[in-house]
Amino acid sequence: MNARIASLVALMALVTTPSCKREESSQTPSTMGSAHRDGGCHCRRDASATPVARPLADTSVYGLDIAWRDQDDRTFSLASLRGSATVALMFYGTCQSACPVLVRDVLRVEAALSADARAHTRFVLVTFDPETDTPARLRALAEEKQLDLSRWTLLRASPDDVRTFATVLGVQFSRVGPSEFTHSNVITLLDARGEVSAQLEGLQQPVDDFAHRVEEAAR
Ligand SMILES: [Cu+2]
Repeated sequence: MNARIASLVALMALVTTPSCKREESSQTPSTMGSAHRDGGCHCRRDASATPVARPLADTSVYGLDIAWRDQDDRTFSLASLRGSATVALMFYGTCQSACPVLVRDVLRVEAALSADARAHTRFVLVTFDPETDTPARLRALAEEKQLDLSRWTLLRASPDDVRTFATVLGVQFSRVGPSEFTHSNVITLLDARGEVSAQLEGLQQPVDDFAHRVEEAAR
């Protein structure tokens, strides 16, 4: 972990509202400290939203120096998403409970968008389990879920880098078995500059408010 990322992670540890200790069986919206809530949508409104040309803030995930690989084992830079709205979910492919529901929830968000917003939105799934979730498995998952790979990307990175990314998103996870994790159930909206602008917590939540925020971010 380089010095910039270390300082970023330290900063996020200070400013990120702790995510709930939500385990996979949970079915209800979480409370997230004093974060603003619109139904299930924890909208961290960014009053200082500015044009894309401005330098990236230290809280932008686009500044993270992470060697991502996609479902085709190609290198991938999150910074390539700059200028788009990005809906990000951390998950793992062998999860039998929450993750399949969360992926369906992201598909519901996608379906709720206008065609124009959908065209300006990217969907990113980041695995907690890069050892098990090989590119072939991620590719198979994309096919099984019928994810449109013109908009969706499934990503893996080193365990340390996955941990860094989770910290920036405020996602908690821990390994509880060889290929089993407990984790936060949270869908994150990154704005065009790669900063967290809204989060939807819980499973099978209403997606309208969150989708509205995506629409705004995709403009
Ligand atoms: Cu899961």
